[in-house]
Amino acid sequence: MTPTITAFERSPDRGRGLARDMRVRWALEEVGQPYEVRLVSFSEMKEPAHLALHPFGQIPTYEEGDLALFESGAIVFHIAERHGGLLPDDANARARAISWMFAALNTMEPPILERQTARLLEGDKTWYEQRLPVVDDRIRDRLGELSGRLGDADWLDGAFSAGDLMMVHVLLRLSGSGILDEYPNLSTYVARGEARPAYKRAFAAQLAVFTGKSQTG
Ligand code: GTB
Repeated sequence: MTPTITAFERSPDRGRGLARDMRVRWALEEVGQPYEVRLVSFSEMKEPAHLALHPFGQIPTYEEGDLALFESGAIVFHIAERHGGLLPDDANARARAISWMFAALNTMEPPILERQTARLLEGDKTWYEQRLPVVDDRIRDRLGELSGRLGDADWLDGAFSAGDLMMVHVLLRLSGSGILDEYPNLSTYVARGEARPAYKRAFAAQLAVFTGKSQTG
């Protein structure tokens, strides 16, 4: 059965692939699972039909038969469990890859999100210029630790996994900040993720929504 995901009808990132449908699209492309996309406007996201799928009125969602999921992490995990290619077969390696998924979402993403929230909601406050370096240093703490662990490896734990997919997508939200450039091995790691054919297909598909060349919706 072909799953259907939801994505922004008009993404605020103007097709830069930073919205969280991108990680779901990427996972589906990695495992070779075709999918359909239903585009939703900001107002539609808050209407009962969408709230029945997503209690917080957000994207992405995932529907497959009578299964409906929300939360990008849960969706990518579901895809990785149902298809080969995103989680190792070995039980311990699999558990470690899942740890990296959680680390991306629970340890790396919060300070990165804090930076964006501060810029968006507090950028006009008198204390913003003092706060930003504090937030950035919290990000640097995590990036330094991640950089140390990655070292000169291609991926976080052996072969590419759903853990890398999540981590790369989370780190991409630092694009344009210059912070990632301070960690050359992490910059290369992110570029390695972006170079994957599945990433490129997913990126092109979400960009096509923005440019109006999408076949779905
Ligand atoms: N924890 C949830 C998950 O991982 O799925 C978070 C989902 C979420 O934040 N969804 C956002 C949303 O629907 C879109 S991705 N927002 C609408 C709302 O809450 O009303 C977040 C996002 C938005 C914009 C950019 N951007 O412009 O760069 C990047 C990421």
